[in-house]
Amino acid sequence: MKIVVLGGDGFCGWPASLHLSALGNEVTIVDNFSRRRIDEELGAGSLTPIRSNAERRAAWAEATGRHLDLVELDVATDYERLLDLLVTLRPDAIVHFAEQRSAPYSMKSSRHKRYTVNNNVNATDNVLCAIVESGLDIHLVHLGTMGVYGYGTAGMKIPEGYLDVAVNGEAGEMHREILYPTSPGSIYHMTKVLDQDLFAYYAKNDALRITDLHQGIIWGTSTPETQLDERLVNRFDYDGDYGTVLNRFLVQAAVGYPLTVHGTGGQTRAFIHIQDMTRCIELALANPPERGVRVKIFNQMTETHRVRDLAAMVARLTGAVVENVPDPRNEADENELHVTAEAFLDLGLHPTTLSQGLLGEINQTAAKYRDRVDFAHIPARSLWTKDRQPGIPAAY
Ligand code: USQ
Repeated sequence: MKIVVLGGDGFCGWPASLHLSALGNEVTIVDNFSRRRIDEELGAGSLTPIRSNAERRAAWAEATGRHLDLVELDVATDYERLLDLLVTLRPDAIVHFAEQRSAPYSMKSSRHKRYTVNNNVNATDNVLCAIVESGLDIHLVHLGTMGVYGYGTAGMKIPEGYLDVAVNGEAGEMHREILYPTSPGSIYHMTKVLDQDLFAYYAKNDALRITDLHQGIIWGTSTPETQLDERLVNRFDYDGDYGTVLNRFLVQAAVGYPLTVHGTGGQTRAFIHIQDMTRCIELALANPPERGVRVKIFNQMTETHRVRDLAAMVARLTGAVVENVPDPRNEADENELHVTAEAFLDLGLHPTTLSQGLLGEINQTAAKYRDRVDFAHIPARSLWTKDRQPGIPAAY
């Protein structure tokens, strides 16, 4: 297949691009390098020493003989060049990762809220509009989030996107299928809710073929492809804005920093290893919806865990100390989470479990690069409301 990967230089986009290229697809990365610029804005950086995109692509060609193309382009603002790229390249599919993906970053200030909404919603609308204007039958695969559902499951399993509801109509009880009611927990998560409505509209009005992947929290950093050469290393975020919870705990353990459990740590979340993410993208591309049907939604997660249980697991493996710090977010202290996620298993996904992969991540990444950790960037300082406190351990 000819595949365009929007946001192909980022944390998910880079390993996904390599995986799709390794499978023999013709891959063009589109990126405006906003994630690298945000590192500069925050004064933070990846734990792993990531290389320039040009070096990365040269290393990939050396290691595999395969070629990755790059087009530097801002999907959210440069509609004409995006359209031109589609018309010229005529891709079979687009994988859309080109959104600001951090919840804490999206909550830092009005500027960050507005940037996240403008960037994410315009990027998605531009891609959809450009597919329609190109007249091409391009399958769009979008990386969404489990966070569109919210984390209270009202005693039921969250379905894969759609809920069958019974309503009392004029002719008695009627059934309707609706998008599962949303309850986003940050401006970032809210942009993915807005994306969902754009997808539903374009699938209905223009018969676009769209797959939306409701992904859980990624853990891990390496895939078989990124491990082929050290210049292919993926980014690993541990800072208070971009670090995801389990990866943060792994780094905190490696440098002897207390594991920063927000509040009681009773938040239950969905997780998936980064390698399984790349495989899910492959499976989604191989199984597109028909034209003229609803958006295909997968729950892209393999396990659920409570934050305090993850901290206890990491502490057991490493001897780290766990500390309950103030929760800077406006979220439920405790929640249950039950999720239906059969579709990818039915298509052949074999999940990497925490029990298999955790020790490897600790040794191969967190411990290996611990000298690069900047302690000042560890605490989560972005506050959801003015009366919240940053998640800083007492001794720091
Ligand atoms: N948490 C801690 N201590 C920390 C960091 C986080 O207790 O040091 C807690 C948070 O308060 C939260 C939970 O861990 O309750 C998850 O936080 P996170 O930063 O790992 O995940 P989140 O902000 O939800 O966002 C991440 C990705 C996002 C993706 C989402 C999937 O950054 O792009 O969409 O996971 S999901 O959470 O399923 O919506």
